[in-house]
Amino acid sequence: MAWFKRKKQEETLPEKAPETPQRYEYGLSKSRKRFREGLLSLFGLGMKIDSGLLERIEAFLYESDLGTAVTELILDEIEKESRKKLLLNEADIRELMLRLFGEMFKDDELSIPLEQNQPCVVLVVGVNGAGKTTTIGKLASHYSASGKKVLIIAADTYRAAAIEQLDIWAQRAGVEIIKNLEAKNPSGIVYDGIQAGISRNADLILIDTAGRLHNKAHLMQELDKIRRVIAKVIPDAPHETLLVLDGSIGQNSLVQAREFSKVTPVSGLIVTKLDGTAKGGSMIAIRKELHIPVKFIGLGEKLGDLLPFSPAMFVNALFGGFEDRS
Ligand SMILES: Nc1nc2c(ncn2[C@@H]2O[C@H](COP(=O)(O)OP(=O)(O)O)[C@@H](O)[C@H]2O)c(=O)[nH]1
Ligand SMILES: [Mg+2]
Repeated sequence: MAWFKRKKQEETLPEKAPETPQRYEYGLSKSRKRFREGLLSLFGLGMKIDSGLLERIEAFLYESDLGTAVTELILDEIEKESRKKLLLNEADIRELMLRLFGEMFKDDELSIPLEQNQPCVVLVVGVNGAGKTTTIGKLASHYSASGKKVLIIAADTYRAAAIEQLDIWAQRAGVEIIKNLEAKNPSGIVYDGIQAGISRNADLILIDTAGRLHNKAHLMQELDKIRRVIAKVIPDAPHETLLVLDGSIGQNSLVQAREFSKVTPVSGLIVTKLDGTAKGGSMIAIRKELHIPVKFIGLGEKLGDLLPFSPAMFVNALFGGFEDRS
């Protein structure tokens, strides 16, 4: 009975909860639901830890997109725990996950180095449709609202529509954009854009690039060229290269992140579309394997739907306080 009551309440949450922890919970509600239901289905009041239970936990962790390394880590911990304790319940597992993941994320550098660099140059890369352009619009709005002068460079020169889309986002965010609908050479636009950013005293320059796959050699060379051109103007730039990943493809985004980081330096990740998926656990798999911090997460299509990543809020939204809040 209590279970049904909780479920009903969750469905009637307001569309936008005002506080950030609630935004996390609401935005991640599909993943949260998967974890909650998964854990509840594993346990009665308390279960003796035996090989049958461990196998079921293992299957549950895999199905939750946590990946092999994280699954093994959790199973090891459970085995350790079982030496101290005979019975285990879902709250114990949640405690354990909250602790393990909290430790995993704790030293991540989450901010973009805006204070140390003026302008701070951020290159945004990823495959087609991952959410690069949308994310740049949201980032521009986020930093502009906090008083920073933001300039966007439209370096996706393959499609005129891409430039128009970015233009709309720049208008929404109220920031300047450097674009050239005639240009075919992205590094030329980038060069002009960086010069413009310097002369206009921009605090932050965001560069939108065309979608590319890591195995398309000419596109990766083009990315190298963009990097060289940036460094010609500002030697230690780009200060940040953000790889945008579609969170709704789960473990496949781990494969993408792994391959991208082999061929171009990636300093941070942005995981989008976590609002529409139950595969939020894959972010933990990515973090564990790649040691690249997640800096922002996308929880919707609107301007305010990009949130700075908070490991504590993320982990809590997925595993925390099921009884108290939902
Ligand atoms: N639900 C949801 N949709 C998103 C999010 N981020 C991007 N999208 C959508 O994903 C689609 C592709 O985004 P776009 O920025 O054009 O991707 P790009 O090709 O990498 O530049 C668009 O329809 C966006 O509205 C997100 O966080 N949540
Ligand atoms: Mg785009």
